[in-house]
Amino acid sequence: MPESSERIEYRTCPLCEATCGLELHIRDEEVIRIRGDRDHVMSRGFVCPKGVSLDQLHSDPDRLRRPMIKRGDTHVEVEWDEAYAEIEKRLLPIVEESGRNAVGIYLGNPNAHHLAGALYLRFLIKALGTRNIFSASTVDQMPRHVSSGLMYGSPNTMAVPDLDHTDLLLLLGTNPFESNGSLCTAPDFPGRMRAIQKRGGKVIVIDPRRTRTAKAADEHLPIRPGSDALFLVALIQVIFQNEWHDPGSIEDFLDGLEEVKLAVAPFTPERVADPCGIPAEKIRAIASEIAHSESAAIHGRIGVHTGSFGTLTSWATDILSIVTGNLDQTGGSMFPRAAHTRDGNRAGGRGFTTGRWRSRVRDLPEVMGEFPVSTLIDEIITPGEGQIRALVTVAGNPVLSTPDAQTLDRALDGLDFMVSVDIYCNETTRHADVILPPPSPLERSHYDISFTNLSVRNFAHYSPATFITDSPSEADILAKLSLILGHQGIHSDTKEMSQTILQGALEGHLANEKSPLFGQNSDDLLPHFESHDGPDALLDLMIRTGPYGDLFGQNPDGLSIEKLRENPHGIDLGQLSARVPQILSTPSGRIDTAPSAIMQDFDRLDVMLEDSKATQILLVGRRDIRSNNSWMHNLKGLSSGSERCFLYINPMDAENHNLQEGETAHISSEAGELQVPIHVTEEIMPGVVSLPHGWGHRVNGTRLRIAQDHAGVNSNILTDRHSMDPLSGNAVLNGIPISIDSIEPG
Ligand SMILES: Nc1nc2c(c(=O)[nH]1)N[C@H]1C(S)=C(S)[C@@H](COP(=O)(O)OP(=O)(O)OC[C@H]3O[C@@H](n4cnc5c(=O)[nH]c(N)nc54)[C@H](O)[C@@H]3O)O[C@H]1N2
Ligand SMILES: Nc1nc2c(c(=O)[nH]1)N[C@H]1C(S)=C(S)[C@@H](COP(=O)(O)OP(=O)(O)OC[C@H]3O[C@@H](n4cnc5c(=O)[nH]c(N)nc54)[C@H](O)[C@@H]3O)O[C@H]1N2
Ligand code: SF4
Ligand SMILES: [Mo]
Repeated sequence: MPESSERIEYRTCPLCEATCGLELHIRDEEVIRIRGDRDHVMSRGFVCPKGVSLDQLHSDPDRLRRPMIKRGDTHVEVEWDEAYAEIEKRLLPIVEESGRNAVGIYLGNPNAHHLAGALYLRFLIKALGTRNIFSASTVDQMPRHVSSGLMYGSPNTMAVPDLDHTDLLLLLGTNPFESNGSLCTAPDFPGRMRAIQKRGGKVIVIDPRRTRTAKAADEHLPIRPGSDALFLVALIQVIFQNEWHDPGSIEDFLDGLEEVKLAVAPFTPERVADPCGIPAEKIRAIASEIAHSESAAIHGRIGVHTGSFGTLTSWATDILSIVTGNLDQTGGSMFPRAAHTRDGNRAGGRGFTTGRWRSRVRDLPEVMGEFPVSTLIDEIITPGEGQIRALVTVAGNPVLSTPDAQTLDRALDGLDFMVSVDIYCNETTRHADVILPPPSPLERSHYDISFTNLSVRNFAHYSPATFITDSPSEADILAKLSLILGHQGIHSDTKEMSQTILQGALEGHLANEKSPLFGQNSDDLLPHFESHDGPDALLDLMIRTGPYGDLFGQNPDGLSIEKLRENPHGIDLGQLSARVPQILSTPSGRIDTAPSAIMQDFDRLDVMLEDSKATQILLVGRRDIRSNNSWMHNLKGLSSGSERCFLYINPMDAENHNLQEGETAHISSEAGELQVPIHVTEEIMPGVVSLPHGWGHRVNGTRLRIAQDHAGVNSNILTDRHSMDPLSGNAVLNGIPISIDSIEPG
């Protein structure tokens, strides 16, 4: 039992997509222990080494508590007003002289993991008024948005594998035993996978490396990097050829399936076998298994979305579900129904398009309002009207996470002004003239806007702030930046702005015939929000008018933040259920299985198939459980133990290059070169090497003392900003051709 001065608080871990429930033991306002919340409705006590290190992040002396201004080569701490004044003084003239596009913005991954990022960033983006918007989405999941947008009408309508009910799980390019899963919120993925096997089901993993996930699976097929599109298309071909296709209950909502059949017809298992490195008989056998399984869930992630056919591959996973009767079916791939996302048939709209405007230098199409981060460098270094002269980064570390990293690092040096909203002075933010640090994750409320829309079970969980701080919240910082850009001055009132935002959102409801609040009076409703600040008020509005909402009393048992507060272990909202056609927002109200952009990409696939005799070694990435992209390397608990930044290489390749375990290899690509120690292992298939990203901390001017001692190398020195999936603009981060040129004794 806890001592009397001790209290226990429950909150969601914000670090990865698994969104586990944590139990925090707090004594004298200090966290003394974190463990998994055994009563959490989704995670049932599951936790990983990162979640239990949140207290170390909170207390990390290197985490910034006060704003920093760069004076000469060093950053010095200043008061908030001074930092804001510097931004006003230096950023506004750039906008005035060179126009709005002269300021670029880069948004990093943690924005998806907190309320301010989900609900307040849009106001900063609007205030900037720039088209030079970039984010981590184009080094990540943009292909999935594009294929979903084209097929279902909205880029955020994504099908997730119904893990808890499937009989057959096919995983491609994902290693949830380390990553805890992605675009599939499933705390304790390993446990859920074992449960499939226990109930007599089967798991197949397609990955060039025999990962921990692959080892735990029933079958592992090593695949040549970049060839998953061929593999999936061949599976679909076999299914059509044998007339096994049967889309089931959604059949009446499908357009274009005949066209799909024609497009895949030339891609026989015999033709793709060599490029994939998977025998034709095996491809036929897997097609048969999927077609004849009671249910099957097909899920691809980073390894396939960050390849040059990311969008086509993402489309193919969904088509495979559709033709085998597994889309929108229990045990197949289903569409979640989150508590804050309003239901309603949005069909008849304009549908999803890309390329509404194009980037200045490389003429690349906009996708979801942003440009590929691979062209950020070009927009900074290429002179001319609209050149980026100033950059805002929010929760991002593109110097370690985006292609052609060395060039980006130099490009940031050439900016006239840079401001970063970030908790660390790291490889990227060291370039910033001003760094504005938001409080730690324990000092804010939390609800997962993004990931409850991707969850394998419907649920809702809200966490209040564990500790209260005087420091401005992240929402406050974003609001203040918006106000400064709107010429409201550094003393403008962010609370007033929040109130205006809430009122606007509420009035939107009252005037919208489809809203359950249509026709009500805002004076009656506003008092309901008095106990919430900023994003919490918006969230409450979303939840209360959402599919399970209390509708401000009309549905007394329904959800509100207050109700969620009363349930600190979360509220289970049931297993996933069929949602077609309600979730469709295509102009036709149907699923477009053969979007023209994808059909046209088949020409490129054919060329790739013909050309795929290259003999170069291909580089892929990996993750490990103690790491989180680039930014958890400064915590002792996660950094101690064995080093992790090695190049994995197959014994055959090591021998061919005269390399021995532990020696240092010199590797080079079109984009750059580096030296890295090797680990010789059968785990990785011949012809492929693996290096994790997010490392490379030995640079000057950062404040990451622990990370500096376990620096590793920056794998994105090797990735090429010119190599991308043309449909989504997503960078190619896997399957990079490299040369291993020489060795040096380790
Ligand atoms: N080669 C290769 N490159 C990759 C990948 C790969 O697999 N291989 N993966 C890609 C993927 S999937 C992703 S998502 C990207 C990630 O790319 P980024 O989002 O650019 O990088 P992160 O490493 O997530 O950096 C997060 C930043 O946010 C800061 N931060 C953390 N918490 C907060 C907070 O609460 N508020 C604020 N304001 N800042 C915070 C951290 O200090 C850090 O600077 O990397 C991509 N890059
Ligand atoms: N511990 C930890 N967890 C994380 C993160 C982290 O950095 N560390 N990052 C989070 C983020 S932002 C994301 S997006 C998710 C990503 O989560 P995952 O998608 O699971 O990402 P990875 O663990 O990198 O697994 C990618 C796998 O793809 C394989 N691969 C590479 N190329 C190919 C290919 O061409 N075909 C196939 N079939 N496989 C290929 C690699 O060998 C690797 O095993 O993880 C999240 N969770
Ligand atoms: S798996 Fe780990 S990092 Fe991810 S949410 Fe759970 S505890 Fe946090
Ligand atoms: Mo990611």
